Amino acid sequence: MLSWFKNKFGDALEIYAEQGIVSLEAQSPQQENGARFFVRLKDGLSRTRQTFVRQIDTLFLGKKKIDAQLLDDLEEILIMADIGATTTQELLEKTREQVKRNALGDSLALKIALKEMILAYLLKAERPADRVLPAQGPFVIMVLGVNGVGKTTTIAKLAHKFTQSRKKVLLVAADTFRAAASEQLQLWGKRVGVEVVAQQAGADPSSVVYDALDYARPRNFDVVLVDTAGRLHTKINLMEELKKIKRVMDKKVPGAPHEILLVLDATTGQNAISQTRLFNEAVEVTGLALTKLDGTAKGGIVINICHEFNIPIRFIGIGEQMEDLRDFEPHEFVEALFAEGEA
Ligand SMILES: Nc1nc2c(ncn2[C@@H]2O[C@H](COP(=O)(O)OP(=O)(O)O)[C@@H](O)[C@H]2O)c(=O)[nH]1
Ligand SMILES: [Mg+2]
Repeated sequence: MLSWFKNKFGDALEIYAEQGIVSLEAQSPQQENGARFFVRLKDGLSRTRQTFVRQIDTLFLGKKKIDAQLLDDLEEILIMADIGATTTQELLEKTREQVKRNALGDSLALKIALKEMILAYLLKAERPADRVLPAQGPFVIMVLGVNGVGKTTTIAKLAHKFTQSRKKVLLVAADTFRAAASEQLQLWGKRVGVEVVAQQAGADPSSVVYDALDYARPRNFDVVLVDTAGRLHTKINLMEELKKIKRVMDKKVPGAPHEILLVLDATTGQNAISQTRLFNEAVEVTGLALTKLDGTAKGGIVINICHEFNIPIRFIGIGEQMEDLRDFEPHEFVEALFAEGEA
């Protein structure tokens, strides 16, 4: 299966082995990378695994078969894992059907069944990268999200990925609300070695974007990443501002933005759901980046989001380092979540 990044940017570094990604005989640096990442992903998901998958094992302590009490307990586990009420009910319903057919005998069978159902949800939300790089002009990615979710960091990590595959990247500081936001982006630009377009604090974000695209077009930038403001206390203004930025982009580069990437903080659990709804209503979100999956017990939110919105998760963040942002790969994610052994 081709990842979004690889589809669009054919010479990207990532090569994902599907199931056997943990193979000890990694043959290439890329595969070694993949194997290392899987271990990190597995580690990152350990708290989610504790509150979810490991709890399923305890359901069968002193029990021989699946009864009403066991299903009640399973319901609680699914809710606690931030899988969400609707998704939980659906999973329970499907589990009940399988129990009726005597298809589930023990904890292992139940886990395998849940794993398959969850994978199906994640795959359903996947969307192939059908949009190719524009024939002319840059590929414009508009990045949205509430303050603190990891927008700027994610942009830096993406810029790093793109430069690694020899794309010419421009960063645009359209979060003009806070002076620190633009400074932070400029700092990242220096670190990653890409140009940043910024104006003084308080400038109109749409005009920053307008000027930035003017700058980008004749200079053959491949990718333009636009950082936006995330102050939610002025919700209506923010949404209007985002709509306006989107219109300006389309005017300057027809078809842009080519991707509207919403960044969500996995540690906020259900809040991520309401944020997705809010932003998606204002501007049509085309992809998600889920940050801070490392160290949270709320990793089940990934399942919840895929089921609720059908918006593909493009990237997941599992740490603060450059290489800690990776393409989201449903098989890999489910394998890491259900990994047996320690933790
Ligand atoms: N542990 C962890 N921290 C992250 C991740 N992504 C971002 N962060 C941290 O989250 C904080 C806020 O990030 P920032 O990019 O400034 O958020 P913004 O306000 O949305 O632009 C920073 O300290 C980042 O280092 C991640 O995947 N894992
Ligand atoms: Mg920021």
